[in-house]
Amino acid sequence: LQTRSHSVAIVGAPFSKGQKRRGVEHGPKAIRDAGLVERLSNLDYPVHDFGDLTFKHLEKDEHFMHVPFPRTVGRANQLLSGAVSGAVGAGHTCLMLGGDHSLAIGSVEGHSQQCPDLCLIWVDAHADINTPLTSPSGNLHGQSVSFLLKDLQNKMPQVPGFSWMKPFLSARDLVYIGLRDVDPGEHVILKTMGIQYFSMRDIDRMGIQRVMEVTLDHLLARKQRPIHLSFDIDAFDPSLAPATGTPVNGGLLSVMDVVEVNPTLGASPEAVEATTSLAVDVIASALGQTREGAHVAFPKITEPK
Ligand code: HAR
Ligand code: MN
Ligand code: MN
Ligand code: MN
Repeated sequence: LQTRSHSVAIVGAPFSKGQKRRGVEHGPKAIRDAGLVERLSNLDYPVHDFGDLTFKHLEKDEHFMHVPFPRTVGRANQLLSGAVSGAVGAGHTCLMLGGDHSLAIGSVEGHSQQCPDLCLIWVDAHADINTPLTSPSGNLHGQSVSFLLKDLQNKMPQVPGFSWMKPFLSARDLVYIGLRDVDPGEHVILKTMGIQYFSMRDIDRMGIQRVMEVTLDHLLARKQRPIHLSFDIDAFDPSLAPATGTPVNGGLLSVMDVVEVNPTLGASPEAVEATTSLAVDVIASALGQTREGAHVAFPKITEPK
């Protein structure tokens, strides 16, 4: 029987200014309403729900080039960074509920304050590695990774709102899983920096089990270290569902982001329900729920009197 060494802290980040559509700020509530806390409790985790952060929209926040809301996004991430750092520093596994994917900047940065040797698994249909200069849309949720990578800094302009952070991640500390919509500039960055990635085609070809083995080998073979799993719900394809069970079997999952759940975009209540319950499923899998059940809450077979 397993015993849990970690408690889970939930940090809600109702924020949507990393892109132009509203609605994704309702993600934390939607995921909670899908039964998140109960599922985690059933897995025998002590759960500390830190509630939702309160983000300010800054009034004076002109575009930087074609990037909207740079200071608002920068400030939100600074606040989130402190919350994630605090949760990890207190010994919890931290679950960050977004919000849009620009929040990974603050989440990974905060995690790195406590765990400078972390590695990053980015599960997403998109690489989110545009710089402000390569981005076709300007949206910061498509640029998060470029703010984190040390090796990309000579290609990065100074974006207002981000002077509080310094990039710290190396290209070899990052693996992508699930890519299927990569922009031309992003493709050049992935190739020239030698970043390990598995596209949807690679998953079809290799199988998700093998993809996870190679991923974990790439990141952990030299040394065991904490994993930051940044999970964009748009990665979802049923074949990916078991993908996140594996990292945690090693017990190393330190922070997980679940982002881009937008309950206002579902065609019907059922479509929203399907998405939010998938979000809860993937969280539970990442935290060790297996297809056979977790076998934690039932210590003894009942005997007849
Ligand atoms: N690559 C495109 C851009 O930079 C689209 C990025 C979009 N979206 C996300 N993030 N949902 O994963 O604008
Ligand atoms: Mn994303
Ligand atoms: Mn995406
Ligand atoms: Mn840790």
